[in-house]
Amino acid sequence: MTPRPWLSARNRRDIGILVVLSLLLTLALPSPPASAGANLVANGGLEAMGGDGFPVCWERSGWGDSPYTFDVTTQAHTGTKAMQITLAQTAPGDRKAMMLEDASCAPTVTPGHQYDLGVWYTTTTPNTVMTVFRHDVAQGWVYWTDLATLPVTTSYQHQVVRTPQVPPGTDQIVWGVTIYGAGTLRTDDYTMEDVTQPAPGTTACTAGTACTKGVWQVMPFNTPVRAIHAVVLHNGDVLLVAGSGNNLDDFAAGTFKTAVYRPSTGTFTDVPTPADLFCAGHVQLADGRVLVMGGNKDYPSADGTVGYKGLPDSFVFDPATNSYSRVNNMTAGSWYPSATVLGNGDVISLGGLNENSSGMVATQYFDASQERWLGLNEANQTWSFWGLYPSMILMQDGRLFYTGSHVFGNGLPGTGASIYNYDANTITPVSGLQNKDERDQSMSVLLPPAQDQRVLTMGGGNIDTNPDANRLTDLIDLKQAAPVYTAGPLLPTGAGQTPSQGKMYVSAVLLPDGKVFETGGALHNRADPVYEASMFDPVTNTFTAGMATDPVPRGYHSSAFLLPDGRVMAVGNNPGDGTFDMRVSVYSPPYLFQGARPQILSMPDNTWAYGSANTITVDGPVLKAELIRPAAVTHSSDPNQRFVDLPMTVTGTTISLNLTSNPNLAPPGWYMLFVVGANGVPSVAKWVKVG
Ligand SMILES: [Cu+2]
Repeated sequence: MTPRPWLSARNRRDIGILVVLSLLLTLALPSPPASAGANLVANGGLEAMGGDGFPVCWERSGWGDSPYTFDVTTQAHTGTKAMQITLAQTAPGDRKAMMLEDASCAPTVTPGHQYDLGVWYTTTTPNTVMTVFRHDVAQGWVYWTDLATLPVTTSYQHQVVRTPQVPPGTDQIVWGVTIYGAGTLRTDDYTMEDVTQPAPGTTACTAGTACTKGVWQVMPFNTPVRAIHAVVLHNGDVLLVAGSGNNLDDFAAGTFKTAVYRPSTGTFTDVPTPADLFCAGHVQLADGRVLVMGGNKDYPSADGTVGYKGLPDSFVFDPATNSYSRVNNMTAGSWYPSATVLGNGDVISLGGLNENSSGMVATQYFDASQERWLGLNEANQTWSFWGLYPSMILMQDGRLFYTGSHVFGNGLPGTGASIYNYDANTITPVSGLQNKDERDQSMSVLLPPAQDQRVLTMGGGNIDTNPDANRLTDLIDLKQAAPVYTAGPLLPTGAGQTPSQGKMYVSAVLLPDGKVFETGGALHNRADPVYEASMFDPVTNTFTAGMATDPVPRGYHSSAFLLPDGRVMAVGNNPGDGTFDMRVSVYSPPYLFQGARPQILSMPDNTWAYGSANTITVDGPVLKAELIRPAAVTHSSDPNQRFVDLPMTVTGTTISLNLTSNPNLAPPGWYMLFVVGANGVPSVAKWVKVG
């Protein structure tokens, strides 16, 4: 690093002391230890002051209406200067002291490298977060990511956090600490070191096409039930729910089915099923039990004048006993309801068809502490029809984003996407979704990491007008004040497809390496399966086409989901002739062929509080760690699927993992903890209970 003219006397003195120290070490030891990397932060000690009364290479930044002050205080960690920000109220917005976004101040970085960012601080509010922007050679300065929160402390504490690998096309970054709650934040002595881990060995993958495409295996057994719903349980088992399974004879006979699949043994356990849970909604509660709501009250009339009718019944499935127990009914029947868990552990369910086969317009609110659905007058009501299986994704501020992904026919009137604020009882349209009336059985995912608040919506068709399903994708950044969708890259085409043909019945699975695996689907209503699979990279916003394809058709009533061992399981398919495919496919992604998997050797505590630092030990270099919420998926809909980045403080093979302080980013419940080593190779998951 070139010396800079504004280096203060104190900085120069420190460098002098370091020189003396290293001379002493050189004398005392046969060979000096490898020196720590250079501090890449300009004026990290904040001692050099600029003409504007703020440290050189730093600026006052942020937005919002809360009154605030920026000060330079003598209550420093070292030297005589530290930066201090006071926010008077907790209100929308934030303030942060940031490194200057200019070529001489912003630390220079190398794509693919990782950096340890360190800061000494005190704070009276836990509502703080380390925020990083990157300079993209094509786009200029853009937000990159949020890293660790800083726990409250009145005496100076040191926080060090490791960045993810720097994305391609990045040449510089800036960072600082954001305060977004009422309180005072003081920071000093910023450091940044390159800690890039060398890739262990250069053992080339010897698994042939599996090295780049992965490989599918069809299991030598079938599911004993029509696997329309799949929920990954925190004991590693998979709950498969059929109810009557779209089979009128079974419905007439009162034959309703559920099975629990154990991947480690390939065995199934039948579970008595108390009602027709065919096309119910489901979501994991904070304690790992599964809340199931609605289902099928009756099949359509023989003359077709009356459609499916929704059940108001609701149950809780307990993995400890493999049994359902009844809770109170919802305020209306719901066939094809959504289910989204909130930051407080409660659940909101919207949409579906009611007991009369018309649109269910109530907001169904499950109070988790009382373990009951609230009455109509106890919950806020907008009396809106949200369609069938509306994809409602929890945002970091507690609102719900309706992505426009839905099941059956056209999208909702208007723009076809919106933001629902339960507390304020408002619905705000979101524009930009392409062809909103051809997004029937598209799929939406909150992209990794959840902290970035970006959603990708893929594909879709329309069972009424039955066009060729499309290749459209749409991206949105929910961090914006008024987010709008923008067009994303087209889905790759499948074998034998023309350039205009895509897929509905999309399955999309968040993988532990931070990519999204997209698989399955069909071109038309319950017909013409599409054999295509691709990998979406949220860092580059591109699909890698040509991943290995599931040999089993996966259209209507199919699902794919991540197993705790890092593989992807796919089930179901219910074509127009009324048959159901009972085969099970399992996909091993390319990362399972790239060398030894990192191991989590110990984890003293598997219950993590919000804003906590949690220690694990591992057996080698780890590039990132995250929590992935286990699947609860049906009909291309799993709005609770999320990948929560865990900023790391690394000391050899001991790693401290920082859990966000915001429950809306990681709603309470059981998560799969993965660590990821070189080449994106993930560990097997350990289970962690959040909140
Ligand atoms: Cu269905």
